[in-house]
Amino acid sequence: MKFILEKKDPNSKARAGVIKTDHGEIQTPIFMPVGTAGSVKAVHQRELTYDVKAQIILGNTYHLYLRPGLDILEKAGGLHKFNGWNKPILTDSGGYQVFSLAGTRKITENGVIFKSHIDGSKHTFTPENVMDIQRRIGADIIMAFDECTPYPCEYGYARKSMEMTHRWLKRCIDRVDATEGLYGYSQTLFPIVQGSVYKDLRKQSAEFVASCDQAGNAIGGLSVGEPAEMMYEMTELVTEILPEDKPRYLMGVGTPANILEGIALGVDMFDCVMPTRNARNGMLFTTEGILNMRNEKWKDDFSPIDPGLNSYVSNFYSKAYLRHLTISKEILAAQIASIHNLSFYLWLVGEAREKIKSGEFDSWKRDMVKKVSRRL
Ligand code: PRF
Repeated sequence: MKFILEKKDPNSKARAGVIKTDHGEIQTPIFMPVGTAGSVKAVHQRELTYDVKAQIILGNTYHLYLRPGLDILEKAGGLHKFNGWNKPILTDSGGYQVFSLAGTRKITENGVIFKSHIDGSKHTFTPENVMDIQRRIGADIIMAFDECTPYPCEYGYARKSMEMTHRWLKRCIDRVDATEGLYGYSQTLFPIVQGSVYKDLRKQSAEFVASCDQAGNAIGGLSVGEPAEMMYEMTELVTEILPEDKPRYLMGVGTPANILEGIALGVDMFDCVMPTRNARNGMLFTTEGILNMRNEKWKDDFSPIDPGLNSYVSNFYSKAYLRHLTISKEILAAQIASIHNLSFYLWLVGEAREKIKSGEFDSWKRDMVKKVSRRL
């Protein structure tokens, strides 16, 4: 994997770049749709490519390991072959899902023992086996095994947890360095900064991660319920320390406004379930602001969902029709809303990239944050 930094915004820390992987290029800043179980919910691969214009999608180690399981994925020739997505894939390590999904779990220095949310069976994740699992899934970018601390989190716990995440990171690096991919393309490890909302811990973690000198770096443990200002403060502190010549990934973020602020702080990659999950609940993110499709006010509004967006579903279907589908719990409502929301997120980061390249990002962002946060 290679990262080429193309342009820096003169008035913020925003950057435009290109990540080159063996499954193609990713133009940054980028948003990565979440495909937890190997599918971006309600959106098929042709729509992802041609309507949404996704450049990379996410998969989850925790889910894919439990179902369909590694034997099937390996037999298929890896996740790309299995799901027909021939562009880059990033897998999260399970260091978050295990904490948020698994029922009973036990964290030890060795790793995490947990019970499957599907059938209650018992499993263990260690830094080593999580690297092996992500190699077998076949991700282009694999994430270090970490503990994502909750919010709020006491200082003592946050420090101990961060120190363990650092020890786990060393084990992840050793394992990745000692193994090879199964499918003939390269797989790149991204370490994850933790440290909760404590400045000294964040600084220490960012310095440790930077010293590991991997090809890209991630910021974890944020967007877990802390105030947005706190998330921005921690993000800024960390991006100041992480190397400039490597991509930075802010995990699990966020709203359109969060993403624009993150870009301004020097973040290059984002992922979040929000555009797809909220779509299934009738929430639409548009170039004019946020719409609740259940609202009575759309019942006879026959204007397109979002005429400001150059995307097929956003112009072909009306607000009134989508409201009807949503209220009637039609499957098509989830499909249209998911494709629209993802198209909007990819448009937003694409626009940000263009504005960075033309040197207008900072003032554009100020207006855009207001626009996209408005509730219509
Ligand atoms: N760690 C991992 N995945 C994550 C997070 C984290 O801290 C977050 C935090 N918002 C989202 N996804 N491994």
